[in-house]
Amino acid sequence: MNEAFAESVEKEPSHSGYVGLVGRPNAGKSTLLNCLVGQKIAAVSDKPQTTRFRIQGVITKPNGQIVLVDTPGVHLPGYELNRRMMAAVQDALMGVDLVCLIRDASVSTGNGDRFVLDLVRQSAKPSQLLLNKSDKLKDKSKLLPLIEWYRAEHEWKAIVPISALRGDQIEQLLQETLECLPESEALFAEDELTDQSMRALAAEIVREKILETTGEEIPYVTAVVTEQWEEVREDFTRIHCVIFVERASQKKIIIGHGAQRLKQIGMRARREIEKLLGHRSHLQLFVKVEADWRERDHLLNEMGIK
Ligand SMILES: Nc1nc2c(ncn2[C@@H]2O[C@H](COP(=O)(O)OP(=O)(O)OP(=O)(O)O)[C@@H](O)[C@H]2O)c(=O)[nH]1
Ligand SMILES: [Mg+2]
Repeated sequence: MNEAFAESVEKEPSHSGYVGLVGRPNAGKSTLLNCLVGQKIAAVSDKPQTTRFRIQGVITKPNGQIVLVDTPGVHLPGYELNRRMMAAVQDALMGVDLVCLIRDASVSTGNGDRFVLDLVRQSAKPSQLLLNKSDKLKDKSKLLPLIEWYRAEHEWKAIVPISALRGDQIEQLLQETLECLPESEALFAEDELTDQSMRALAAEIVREKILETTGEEIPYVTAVVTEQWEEVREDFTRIHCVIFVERASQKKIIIGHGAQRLKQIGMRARREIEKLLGHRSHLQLFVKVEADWRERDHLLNEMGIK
């Protein structure tokens, strides 16, 4: 590198700030968060309403830092759980420098999309539009009417087609995003990837494995809390998680015939937790019936859904 160029690179101002990710359920918000952070910090599933609270991920680049705030998918609240999820979206929108509306570009526009767009407008924050799942579109020109529609409705700092799953256009997205953030030094240390505790991450991993191994009826009625976390040795952690469901019949589904399903959930979750910890662990799962937990304040608080 010649000296003049090296100097100009050094002098490039650093941009840092908070970026809120909002969108309908299943748009790929958490997939994008994990992809950008480079580590699995948010549960992902093909079932809607996977994310239940705000999850922060830190992305550090030579020219700045993005603190990405993942939020629950926007939906009509039915229970106290869902009201809290939507309050988390509103809170996130208030506290960020830039809003990213993420949209599944492979599905047609519905009322939910208008509702999310209104939230972005009401936030009165600079905003970007991310058209995700572009890998699903064989004919990329299909994006054009969508881009036109969103452009007519709102002023965007940028419109970026991406694939969060494959990592397409991610570097371009990062640079577009950094340009929209205020001039500032990094807000967090480079190794501080998330605001989530290991206990919370472990509980979310278990919940993700439940969503992976069960059908449509279970996701909404399941919550997981890490009740015990014991660092037995430097290289061995003992973890107890409680899985809450609302009815005895749901408990039976999660446990499965001969406890096969619970074993499978435990095995898959333990493998992932160990990757995160970098050492062995013992994961014990308990299934507990708590009728109406989705309406009960103290249980929701305990679950970290505040
Ligand atoms: N083909 C394809 N699938 C994707 C892409 N991004 C996410 N998905 C899938 O879409 C589904 C939903 O992804 P999530 O990241 O959980 O979506 P979310 O927006 O966080 O959903 P909620 O938390 O429920 O609001 C998962 O099955 C992902 O694998 C993408 O770029 N391409
Ligand atoms: Mg999510």
